[in-house]
Amino acid sequence: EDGYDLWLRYPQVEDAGLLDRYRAALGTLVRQGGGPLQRSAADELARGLTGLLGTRVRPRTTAAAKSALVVGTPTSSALVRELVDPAGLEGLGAEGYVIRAVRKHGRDHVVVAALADRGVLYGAFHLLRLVQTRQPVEHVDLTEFPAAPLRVADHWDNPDGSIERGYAGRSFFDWDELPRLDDRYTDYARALASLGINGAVINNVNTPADYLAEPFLTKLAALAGVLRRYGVTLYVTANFAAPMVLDGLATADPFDAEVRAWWPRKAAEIYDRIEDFGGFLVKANSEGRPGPLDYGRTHADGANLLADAVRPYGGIVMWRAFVHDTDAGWDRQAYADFTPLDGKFAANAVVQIKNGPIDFQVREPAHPLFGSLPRTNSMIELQVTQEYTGHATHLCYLVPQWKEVLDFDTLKAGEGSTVARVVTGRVHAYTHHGFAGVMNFGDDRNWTGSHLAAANTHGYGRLAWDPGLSARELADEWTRMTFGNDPHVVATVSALLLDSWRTYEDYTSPLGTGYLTHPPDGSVTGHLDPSPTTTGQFHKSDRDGIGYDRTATTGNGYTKLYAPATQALYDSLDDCPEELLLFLHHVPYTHRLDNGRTVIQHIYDTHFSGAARVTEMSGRWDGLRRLVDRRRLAEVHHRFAQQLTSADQWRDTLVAYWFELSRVLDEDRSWLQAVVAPADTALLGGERNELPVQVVNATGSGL
Ligand code: BDP
Repeated sequence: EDGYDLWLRYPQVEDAGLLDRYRAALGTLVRQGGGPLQRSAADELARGLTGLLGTRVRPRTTAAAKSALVVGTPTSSALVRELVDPAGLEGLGAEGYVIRAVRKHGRDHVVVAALADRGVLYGAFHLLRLVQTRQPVEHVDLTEFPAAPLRVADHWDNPDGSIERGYAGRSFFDWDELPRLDDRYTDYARALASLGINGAVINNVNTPADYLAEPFLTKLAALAGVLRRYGVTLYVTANFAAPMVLDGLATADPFDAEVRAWWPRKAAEIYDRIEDFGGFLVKANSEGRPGPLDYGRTHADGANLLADAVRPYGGIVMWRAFVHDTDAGWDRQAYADFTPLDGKFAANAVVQIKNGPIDFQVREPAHPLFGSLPRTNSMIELQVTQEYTGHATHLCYLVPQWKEVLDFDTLKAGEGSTVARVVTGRVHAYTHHGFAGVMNFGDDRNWTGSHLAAANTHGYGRLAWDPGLSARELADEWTRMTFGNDPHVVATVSALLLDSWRTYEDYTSPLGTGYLTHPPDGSVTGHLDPSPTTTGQFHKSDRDGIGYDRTATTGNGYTKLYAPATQALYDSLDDCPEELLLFLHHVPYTHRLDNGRTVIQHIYDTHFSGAARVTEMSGRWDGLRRLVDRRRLAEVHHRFAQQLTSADQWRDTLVAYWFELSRVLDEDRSWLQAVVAPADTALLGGERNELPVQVVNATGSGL
């Protein structure tokens, strides 16, 4: 196995009894009518069930005398009408479905029914998931619909094939070959649809204008055709200066008459080729990108310009709130720029807000904009690609992190106004809302560079469909679908996934120390390796203490952006959640934590215990020999070996760094000070030649 099939592997069910039952219930597939999406559903069922049941399953249009799996909508299928009361489908919308065991005329049927073809497609993937995870179907009765309408995959892919923050090879969007199509596009669309992802932005947020003109439009139209068959809408990131770049206009000012005529003309040109084009994503006035602020206008003015252009066609604009002029302003600028504009954005514009205020760090509080824009459509942006969480080298399952953010209660509209409820439109009357995930797919054979990183892709899509799913459920489900249902494999891999984020945090940046990675310098190590000396503006450590004081009382006032109760919690040194302590407070190294240990001792300890856990993790993985196929076993083993080296580097660099600054002894490891501070050896009494680790500094040279 090379990982190409991701979680859409369909090997035959091993248990003979269960296999018989599945064959009886699902061996005959009936579809009557329906459009291309239903055809995709039936194709996937045929492919999947043929593999899983080990017998050829082909869609047919009538039920023979026996029981059958019936899929379709009441409008297209008489059989569906007969088996499911259409009234029972009301409320499912265009994407929901039911899967139900129905006994009629002495025959047992399993029915996948929906009001629209897209629901049938999602239902088909769900049914396959039931079999892949070995759940009985004889009494199945479930109703599903997505929590939010926008469930989007954002690609940071460039026209030259490179990927910003991509760690799985190069882009699989082959602009030289397009509009010629490749099977990989179909498999990509299948993977998205299997998770319920219904939109894809195919280019980087830092984009040239090229995508909005020929020859790209023809290529995009071809791509959109493939995605459409799987219910995935194509979106494009627009460069705000496109009128200038593409057609030589003198300005991109949203109030300029020519500019106001240009965008509708452009929209017409695009919709002429792609009638179901989704609309634009925009990064404006951030990190040097052009935008409306260049002309003294606001983000709302800019968003509305593009929103007006796509409105006649039902398109939308996703406008990013990731804005910062200076390093110091990262935590507060988005709030300052966007809250005064609440209510000023067009009805078909939606503000896209990163999970936290900084930039996809291993630990951040929830972004204070959630719940602060009651009259502005909002969606959350999560980073599936592991930019700051170990690239494809480190195992870092991010679902627990995302769950924490989604479960965070903003309290801004009273108790229960959690981030999940805000972005699923349950708190405010949003017309567009949902999820964007910065993708980790590349052209590597296994899509994500590391087999285990695909768990994040899966987890993102499934959470966007249902944020109520638990990390444990998702880890379990992905493991079963990816590595099979052997209980030992499932328990081991799920546990590896579920512990990995905390482990990574422990050896990189415990207690919310924050941004410590090496700045991107064009090399693959950007944002991977430790570099505490270059990120002092984020962790604010000095000889007397550590942490960024963001309190309202003595700090920069960031905590004031939260509801009063949250502010009080965050401002209090005693009550502040410990994992955010150093994100919110500056404390002496000797500050005592709940466990009685000092902050600095905790930092020393977690760097060591975290790195040691990687060795254990690697060992647990190796214990799956003979239970996981050889190739994937070896490739994951290789990743763990790399992770181990990198984790040791993190431990050694950071421990050395904090010791150098604090000069506080490690209560448990006297040898350590001996090496990081040779001058202090007399004081420490350590033996320098007994060192088990080589301590290196941020640039990699020995201290
Ligand atoms: C940062 C990335 C940078 C992105 C930026 C963004 O380092 O490459 O362009 O976010 O989200 O995380 O716009």
